Amino acid sequence: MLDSVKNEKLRVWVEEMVQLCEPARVYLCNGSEQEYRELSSELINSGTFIHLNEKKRPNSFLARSNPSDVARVEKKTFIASEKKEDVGPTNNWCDPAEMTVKMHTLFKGCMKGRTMYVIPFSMGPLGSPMAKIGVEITDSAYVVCNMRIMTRMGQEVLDILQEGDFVPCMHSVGKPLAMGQKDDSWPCNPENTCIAHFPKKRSIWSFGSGYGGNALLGKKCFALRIASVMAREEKWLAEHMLIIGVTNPEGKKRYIAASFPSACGKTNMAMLQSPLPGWKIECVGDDIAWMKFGKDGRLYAINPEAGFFGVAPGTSMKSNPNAMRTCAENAIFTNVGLTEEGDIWWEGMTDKPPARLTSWLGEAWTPESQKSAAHPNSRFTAPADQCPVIDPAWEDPEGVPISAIIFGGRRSSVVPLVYEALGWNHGVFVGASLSSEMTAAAEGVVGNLRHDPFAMLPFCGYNMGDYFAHWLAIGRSANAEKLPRIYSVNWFLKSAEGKYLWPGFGDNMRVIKWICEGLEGKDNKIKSSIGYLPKMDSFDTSGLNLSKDTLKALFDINKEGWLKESEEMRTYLSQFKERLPREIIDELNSLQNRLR
Ligand code: SAT
Ligand code: MN
Repeated sequence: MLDSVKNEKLRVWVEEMVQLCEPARVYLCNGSEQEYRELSSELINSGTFIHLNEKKRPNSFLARSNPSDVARVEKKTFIASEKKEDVGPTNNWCDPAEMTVKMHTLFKGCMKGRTMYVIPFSMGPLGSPMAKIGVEITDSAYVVCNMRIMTRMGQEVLDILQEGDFVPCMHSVGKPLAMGQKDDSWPCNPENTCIAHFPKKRSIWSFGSGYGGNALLGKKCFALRIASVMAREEKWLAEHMLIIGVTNPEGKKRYIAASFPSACGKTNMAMLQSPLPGWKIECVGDDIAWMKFGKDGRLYAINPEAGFFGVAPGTSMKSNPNAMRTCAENAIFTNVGLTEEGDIWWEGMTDKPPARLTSWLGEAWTPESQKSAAHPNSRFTAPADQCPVIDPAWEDPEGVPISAIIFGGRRSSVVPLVYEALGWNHGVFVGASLSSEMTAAAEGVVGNLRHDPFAMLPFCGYNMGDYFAHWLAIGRSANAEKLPRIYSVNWFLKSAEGKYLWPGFGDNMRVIKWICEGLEGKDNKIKSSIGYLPKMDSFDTSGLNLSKDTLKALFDINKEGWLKESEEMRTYLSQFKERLPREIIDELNSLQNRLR
């Protein structure tokens, strides 16, 4: 089977891993439709996949995970750099030699009784100068099926790889099977879950979990943690950002990248349907952007992924019709409810829940049930090219030119609806200051406020202080006129009574409109202590029926709140010690001076 593999490094590595993991068989994935069909039937037979009603949801499947394997586990995610200082205070560090021993112990014989799948994949359009190749070895057919949607994978990638380099991504669910032992429908090993990244070797080892970013190693592990290290060395940016194309009524198109923590509505914004006549949004990507300077000195972005791994709950024909259409067929659903008709349902999908269904736990469920039908971090996996508003340039090998970068968090107070940074360095400070109320995308207490610089806290593969310095260096290396402008947004402000002040979803178009009009040179902003705010007569609230008080609250600068927060920010930043660039403290001091 491996005879067809020309790449020496790949052959040697796979052989070594076969020795280590002792699988019953090895299978090299070609990425074909037939292969997908065969693997999904196997998954149906083993009870991992439930085949959904072909008439309602063609070629689609439901998987229910083990209830203790439902999200990324940040506590068990490590960066194995030589020196602890190089991963910084916001990452879990481990010694590379010790972690190698630990992983070899965990992986020893871990694929007994299972198939070892070898998945060659490309992050980025095949053959794009910005694309990078990885190979994931896994013992999970569920992972193979998801990787086929999320990445370009199979034979074509091997053809491109030839003798070139790739990122080895080693994955196992960590549940060897004894002779004749019946398999679980979701094999995993939560007690021993461990995800380690080796930035120097540029390799990834993940054991024990089959879920999302723990197991689909092209995504957060490669395209963010390892790629951020590559990007720093090669002077580009690997970011947790969506990418959209925005066309104004005159037909002028701009591309915008936006960074939000997991489960803060990136997929909704990426597929937004404009309620404003003449304005149109198209989607290049919903989660990750790789950005590099083009020959013209502008920053160009590609989406390294080929599919969406979107949060299901809350997605509806009202909140995100394009996402609903994207997962209308050829999709995999994980941890959502199953209706009596053999279709899927989750909280928020319809106003009226079905009278009866089977919950993500496999239990009978009615609207009166105490537990939710879908897990809060349940997901749909769907091909990007099924998105009705996919951008015509989404697979452009050169990427799309970025005019603006947005940072957003989930904040019920303090941070206004939108403001523009005063310049690149201030924008880097704004990104560094990002904090957000926690969601179910990672383990932790939902709702707790946490700092999440650049929405990269769980995804930066090196010291966050050095990461800030890298962003500053990118700014210095460019022609300031050609750099994207930087903005902060917050869709989640609440009144004292706890009601959302801003309608959000499609109406976020109004904020994007204001940004785009400014980029076209419209005199639509005024300088404030925190940055440029919209001039009120240039911010479109037509038809929204917002009260004067609400509008005021959306753009209010609570000086005390800001001063308190900036002081807290100083404490937060102090943990980066000598790795914290001087410019960041300068920006913090300037902000405080402007506020006082
Ligand atoms: O599980 S993933 O890391 O892929 C999703 C997310 O947290 O953004
Ligand atoms: Mn994400």
